[in-house]
Amino acid sequence: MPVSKLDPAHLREALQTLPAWHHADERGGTITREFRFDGFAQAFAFMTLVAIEADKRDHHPEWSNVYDRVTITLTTHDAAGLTLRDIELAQLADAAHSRFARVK
Ligand code: H2B
Repeated sequence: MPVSKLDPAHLREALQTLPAWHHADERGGTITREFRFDGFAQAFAFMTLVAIEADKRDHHPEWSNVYDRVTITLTTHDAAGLTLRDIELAQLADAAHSRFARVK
């Protein structure tokens, strides 16, 4: 099902629910957050959880992992910008992160 790019007013509203994410204008709009965990196993468990949910939604993160850090960038290629799918996946990642013990 195609989704449309969020207009500036709706995007602003949606971003208020994601204070830890950084918004950039590149590629029509992206959001990025770095997550930190209590070691590699926790970071990888988080990625597994997000991967399963992302695949169910057919909406996939651009991400990298270095030891206890996972950096996620979200955008909707099909819409050339940010859509509700990105907002929902970001909220899901925030909720998943809060389930794991963290250093900070
Ligand atoms: N993930 C993301 N982040 N953006 C997309 O536009 C996208 C995706 N499109 N996952 C999906 C897959 C599309 O390629 C398939 C054909 O539905």
